[in-house]
Amino acid sequence: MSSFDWMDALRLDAELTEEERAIRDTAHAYAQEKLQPRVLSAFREERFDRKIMNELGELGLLGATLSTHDCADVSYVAYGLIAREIERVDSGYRSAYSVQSSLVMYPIYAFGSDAQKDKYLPKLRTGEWVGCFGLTEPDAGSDPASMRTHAKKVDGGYLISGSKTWISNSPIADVCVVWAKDEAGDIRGFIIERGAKGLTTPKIEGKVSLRASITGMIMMDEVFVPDDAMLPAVKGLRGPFSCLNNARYGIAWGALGAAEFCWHTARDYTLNRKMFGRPLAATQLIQKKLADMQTEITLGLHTVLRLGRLMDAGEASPEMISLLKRNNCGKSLDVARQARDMLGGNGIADEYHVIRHMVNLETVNTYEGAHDVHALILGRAQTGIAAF
Ligand code: TGC
Ligand code: FAD
Repeated sequence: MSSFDWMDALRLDAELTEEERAIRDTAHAYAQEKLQPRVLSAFREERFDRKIMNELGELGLLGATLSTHDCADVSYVAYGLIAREIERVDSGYRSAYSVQSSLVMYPIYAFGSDAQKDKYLPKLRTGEWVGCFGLTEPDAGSDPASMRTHAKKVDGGYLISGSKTWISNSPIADVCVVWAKDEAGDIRGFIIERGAKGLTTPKIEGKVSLRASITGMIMMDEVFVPDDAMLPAVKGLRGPFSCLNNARYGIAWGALGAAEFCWHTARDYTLNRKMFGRPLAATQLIQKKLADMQTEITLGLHTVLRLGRLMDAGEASPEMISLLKRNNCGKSLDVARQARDMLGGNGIADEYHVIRHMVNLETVNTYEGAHDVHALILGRAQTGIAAF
């Protein structure tokens, strides 16, 4: 029999291509050297450092799966590995990466006109511009079909009115991809630029979770956009959901990065912490918890690798993504809660970072389709009955 690497129990590393390993290592080095040192104060002060977008851009990590406008054209597996490395530091930083890549650049790439691609993709790729994605509304969260934001046709364009809430990056966004109903009741995507009359993007204060990410609203009071601000190539919920497929897939990888951090921290801590005359890690209860963490994380990583390969082959379905977004977020949250407990009183101190991951994962388990909503998507797929 061969040797056992406790950190990579089923040899994920060996399943990656050389290019994927190199991208993973680049993202790991950046996250550890540049993001980790600033996360504690960012979280304490509820502040997102705008420069991070430029740094991600310089490394070619924004919109990295896209194959146009000098984007890196990497595999979906590489995209997931980047998410895992960034979220090993903080889910809020991974949010910034996901929103820009999957929720702003992707819809422009997939559904935009050539002029829209030429105008926006180069600036979004470098991080010169930041984008946000407005789907959720105060009265339309899990059920975006009930959105009220609407676009009224006028001479030369549209007047958009409505409000979006819980929007990552909206207070600092240069461009907002906003989903609104046209007069026929069809959901359409619009690109609205900062500075448009009637547009405001107030910050939401007082989050206890994802504090290193900036979140806000998008308030639109008869905001005029020209005809060519509409994404021409998509109509209906398929538009926003297509973007969500990619972002949810990245989250399924990313959440495991946060879980790995918590697991490794719990292992180190319990090896060093002596209670009742021996390390905590020498007790059966602690070892069982570590084994459970290792098992769930290992299983989770190999399933997202499989899903990534299917995405790269064009063979993935939304239900596969729901299955793993739901499982990996829920399991990562369990791992973080266990790790928090294993650190005792220190577990609630932000210097140990575990409680920050734990409260972040509460958001990750909710956004991009709440845990139970993904169960309902899977329930519908196997019974044929929509139980929403
Ligand atoms: P339903 O009848 O299921 O579908 C309506 C139309 O949409 C199509 N569709 C999809 N297309 C592509 N990919 C998918 N995953 C799709 N899911 C559905 C579907 O084929 C249909 O097309 P057509 O042509 O027949 O009209 O719609 P429903 O209203 O019954 O949907 C129910 C449900 C629960 C599945 C859906 O509403 C849902 O997923 N709700 C969750 C909402 C959500 O995920 N919101 C996320 C907001 S964005 C966000 O959280 C960003 S956080 C970013 C960060 O900081 O990282
Ligand atoms: P609700 O839909 O009200 O759900 C509340 C609870 O009810 C959940 O537990 C849910 O599972 C459950 N539930 C809902 N329907 C059913 C049902 N039929 N049966 C059983 N249970 C049900 N949105 C964007 O558009 N863009 C963003 O960039 C963005 N960023 C976010 C950042 C943060 C920090 C947060 C917290 C949210 C963000 N969101 C964003 C919004 C997010 O997608 C929504 O919060 C999420 O979709 C859930 O919607 P809701 O909050 O309205 O909860």
